Amino acid sequence: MDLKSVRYSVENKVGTITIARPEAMNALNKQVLTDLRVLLHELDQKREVRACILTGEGEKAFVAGADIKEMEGLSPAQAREMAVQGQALMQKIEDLPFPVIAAVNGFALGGGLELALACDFMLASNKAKWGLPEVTLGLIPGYGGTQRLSRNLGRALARRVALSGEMFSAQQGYEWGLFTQLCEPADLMPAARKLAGVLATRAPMAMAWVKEAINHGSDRTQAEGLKLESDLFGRTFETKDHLEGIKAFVEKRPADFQGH
Ligand code: DAK
Repeated sequence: MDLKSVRYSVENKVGTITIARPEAMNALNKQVLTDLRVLLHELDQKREVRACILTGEGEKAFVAGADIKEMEGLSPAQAREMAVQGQALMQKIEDLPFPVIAAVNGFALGGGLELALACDFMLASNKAKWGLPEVTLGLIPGYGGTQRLSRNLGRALARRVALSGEMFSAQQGYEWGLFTQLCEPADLMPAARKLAGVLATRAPMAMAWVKEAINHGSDRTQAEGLKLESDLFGRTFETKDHLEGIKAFVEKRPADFQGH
């Protein structure tokens, strides 16, 4: 894989993706978006990881948004097309069959917050700042922010964030339930690795189906969501891992899941 603005490493079935444009606050330019597309496609195909961490390089930024300098001069049709492609990338992250942890180490603004919102968990440094400043640029969020923020926080708080364009503290994000954990900056990656380590011991297919049931079930009526849940529950009984999980419980030992 020839990645230019994104770094990737894997250890003990946990992948770490680092967006590496610290000179531009890790803003999402075309190169970063292309690298992410290539990498995510590969991760989805290879299935070598059971959990993944996504973070930004340096101490200042997770991702300070879409690259503002690349937006100049776009026609409405080009802007729409860019939004469609960006949304597809965020959807790809949300739909990955393994959990993704955003380790929000600094500014998570605009497209950067939208990227974190596509992940399954957001852990944040207590120095992080976040928001949707698009309205300060005459824009609206284009990578899923209006939809995922309102689903995560509810419409009232999503309006508060997206209409004001203000920057919010990590503490505020924690109190509103956006971040599940706050850490000292130096403790953020160890905390993300610890959580990823736990996830990597869980049954991979069961995790994929939990994601599917929550992400695709909660937008339907409760009856439809329950139908999806019971269908997926039934499928767990097709896996060898469910036999291993039950056997390990009876034998009072940790389960050794193989992912099938
Ligand atoms: N894009 C490009 N460059 C950026 C950037 C960004 N989003 N954010 C920072 N940089 C660059 C700065 O220009 C500066 O570059 P040089 O001047 O050194 O060449 C360098 O990173 C360091 O930034 P600062 O000097 O500004 O650093 P400070 O610590 O003073 O301030 C900051 C940090 C994060 C508060 C500040 O840089 C800032 O306000 N950045 C912009 C935040 C922002 O408004 N982000 C954009 C949100 S809107 C779309 C789809 C999606 C979107 C748009 C369109 N389409 C489908 C068309 C999404 C839009 C957004 O994400």
